[in-house]
Amino acid sequence: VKGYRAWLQYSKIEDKRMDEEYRSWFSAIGVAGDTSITNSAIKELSDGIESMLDVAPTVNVDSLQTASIILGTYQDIWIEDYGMSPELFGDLNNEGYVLKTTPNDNGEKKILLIGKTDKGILYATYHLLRLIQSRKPIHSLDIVDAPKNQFRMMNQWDNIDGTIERGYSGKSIFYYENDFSEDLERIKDYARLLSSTGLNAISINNVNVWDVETNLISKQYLPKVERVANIFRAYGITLFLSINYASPIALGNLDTADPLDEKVRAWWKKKVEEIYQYIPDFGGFIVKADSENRPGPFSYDRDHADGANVLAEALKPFNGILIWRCFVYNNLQDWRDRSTDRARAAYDNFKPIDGQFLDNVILQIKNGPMDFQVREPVSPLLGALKKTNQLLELQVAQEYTGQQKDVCYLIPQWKEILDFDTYAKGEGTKIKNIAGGTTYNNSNSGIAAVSNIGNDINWTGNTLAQANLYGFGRLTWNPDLTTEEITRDWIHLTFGHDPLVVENIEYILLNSWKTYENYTVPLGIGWMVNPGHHYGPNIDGYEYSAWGTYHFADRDGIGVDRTVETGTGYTSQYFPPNVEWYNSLDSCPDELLLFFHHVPYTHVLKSGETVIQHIYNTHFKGVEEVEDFIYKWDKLVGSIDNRIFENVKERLYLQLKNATDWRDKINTYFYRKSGISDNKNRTIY
Ligand code: BDP
Repeated sequence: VKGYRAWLQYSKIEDKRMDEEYRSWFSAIGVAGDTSITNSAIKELSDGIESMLDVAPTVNVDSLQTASIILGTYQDIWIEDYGMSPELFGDLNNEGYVLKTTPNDNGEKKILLIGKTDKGILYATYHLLRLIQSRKPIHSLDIVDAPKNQFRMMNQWDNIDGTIERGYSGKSIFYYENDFSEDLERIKDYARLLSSTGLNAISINNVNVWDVETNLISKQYLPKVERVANIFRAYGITLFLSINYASPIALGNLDTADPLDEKVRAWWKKKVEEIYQYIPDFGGFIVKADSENRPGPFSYDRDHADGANVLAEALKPFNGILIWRCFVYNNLQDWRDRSTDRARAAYDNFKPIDGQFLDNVILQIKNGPMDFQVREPVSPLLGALKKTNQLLELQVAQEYTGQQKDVCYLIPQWKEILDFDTYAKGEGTKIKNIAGGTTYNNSNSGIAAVSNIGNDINWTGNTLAQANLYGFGRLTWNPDLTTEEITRDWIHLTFGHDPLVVENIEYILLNSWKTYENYTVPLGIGWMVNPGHHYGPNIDGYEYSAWGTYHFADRDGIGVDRTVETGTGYTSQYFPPNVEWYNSLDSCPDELLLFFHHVPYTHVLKSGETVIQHIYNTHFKGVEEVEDFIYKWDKLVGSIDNRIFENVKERLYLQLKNATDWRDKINTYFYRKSGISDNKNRTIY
C-alpha cells in the first residue's frame, strides 16, 4: 500500500534510458563487516534496487574486487585505492559518510558507501536510494556528509493500553492492550522510516508515566523493551524510556523518592544496572517532573538539578543520558493574578540553576515558552543556559495545528525557529547553533520531537502529515537545508514526478501553516481552542481557568502585556537587542504583537491594517485558502494513488468545516466585543 510505504516507495523507474543508466551501476554488492546495521543497509539497498530497477544484485561479504557497490567503514575498506585519504574521515563525526562514484574510464563503475562507522554506511545507503528515487544522476557523486545535531530524537507519547496522548492516527504501534505489540514488522518499518531521514534516538513511552508504564523498567517488561531496542539498534537508533520520578516508591517500596536520600540513590543505581543487563546500549531516561501534576523533586524541597543528577549519576557508568524536560509551570494559577505569567516559567525555573547539572544531563526545552501553538516566540531559555546541555523540543504531532485533519506543514515554522537569532553570544547565535552544540561546546545536544504516528495504515492519519515527520528528520540532520529542498524531496519520493502533482502539493504544503494561522488565533495570542482535546475554536475556553493561557480580550482591546514597564516582564528574559525588539510596541513584529502587548482593537499594525480588521481579513482569507487547497487537490484525481487522494480529500473537507467554524466564531466574538464593523461589510453574525 502506497500510504504505508510513505517516502520509501522505491517505485519502478519507468523511463527506459534512466533505468538503463542506473542499472549499469548495480551488479554486485560487496560489503566489509557484518554488523546488524550493515545488514540493514544491505537489505534496504537490495530491496530498493530490486523494486526500482528490477535487478537483484548479488551480495558478497568481504570480496570487494568484483563488486560494483562497496559498503564498509573507512577502516575496513582500502580507501586509498579509490582516491580517498583517511584524513577525510578524521574530521568527520561518527555518523558521517562519503558517497562516491569512481570514474569509469576503464569501464569499471564503482559506487562507494563508506561510513566513519557502520551508521554512516546506513545513512549513505539511504542517501543513494533517495537520489535514485529523485531521478538524480549518480555518475559523478562525491558527497561528504555528517549530521549537524548529535541527538536526533523522536518522543513517542504512547501508553501501554495502546492509546497515544495527542495521537491523531490510530493506536500505538508499540503496545496493545496493556502489553507490547507482537507486530514487530511494523516497528521495524517505523525504524526504517526514521533512520532514512537521519534520526538516531527514540523514547518509546509517554512522558506522562502512569501506573502501568512505571513498570516498563521492571522485569515484567524489560525483556520486551529489549526486543524493541534490538529492532531500533539495527537502524542506528538508540532506545530511551520515560520514567516515573516516583519509581523508588512505586517499584522499590521505599517511602520516599527524595533525590538526596541514600536509599533512593542506591535504588536508582541498581535499577539502572539491571536495565543495562538487558540493553547494553540503552540510551537513558527522559523525565517530566514537577509538571502538570507529575511527581518530582519539589515534593522534597529539592530543585531540578538535584532531581536530575541522581539519575544521571546512575546512568553515567554506562554512558547513559538523562533528559530532563523544562516544561515546568504552575498549572494551578489564578487567572486574576497577573503577576504570574506562564511564559516566564521555564526560564524562571531553570536559568538560576544553570551549571548545576552533571554533564550527561540534557535539558529538553520546548520551542516556545507556552506550548506548541501555531505561533509563539522562541523560548528565551534556549541559549540562556550557558553551562548546561540543551535539546530543542518540537511537536510533529499536530496537537494545536489541526490534529492531522487540517493540513499544516510545519517545516517553515521550524526553519524560523532554527534560524532565530538569540544573540546569546552576540549576533549570529542562532537556535540551530545552540542545538548543534557549537555555541557552548556541548557534547550532548540536539533536537527532539513528539511523534505524529500511529497504527493507521498511512502512519499519520492525513497522508500529507507524513511530510512533517520526514521533514523533521531531514532538518534535524541538517538545519541548513531549505524548506523548498525538503518539500520537493518529500513529494518526489512519495508521489513521483508528475509536474502538476508536484506543483499543487507543494503549493498546499508551503501555504498551509500560514493558512492555518489565518483562520485560527490571530497575532501570536495562542489558545482559543476547545479545552482538553484542543481541536476547534473556543475563544474563552481557557480564559477563566487555571492554566495560565489568557488573551485578556475585553471591549477595548486584546493581548497580554509582557513588557518590562507595565507587564509581566517576560521580555527581559531575552538577550538584547531582542528584549527591546519585543518590548517596544513600535518594533514588535505583527505576528507576535498580542503575545507581547495589550492593544486597542484600533491599533494600527505595520501592515497598515487595524487589529480588528486584520482579524476579520485573515479569517475570511483562511477559509478561502482552504477552498483553494481543495480546488488544487481535486485536480490530482487520477494522477496519484486513489486511496491517498481520497484520504486527503476527506480531510480537506473536515478542514474546511473547521476553518469555517473558526472564522465565524472568532469574527463574531470580536465584532460583538469591539462593536467595530468590518470595513468590507462582509457578513458577521
Ligand atoms: C501539552 C499536552 C500534554 C502533554 C504536555 C507535555 O497537551 O498532553 O503532556 O504538553 O508536553 O502540549 O508534557
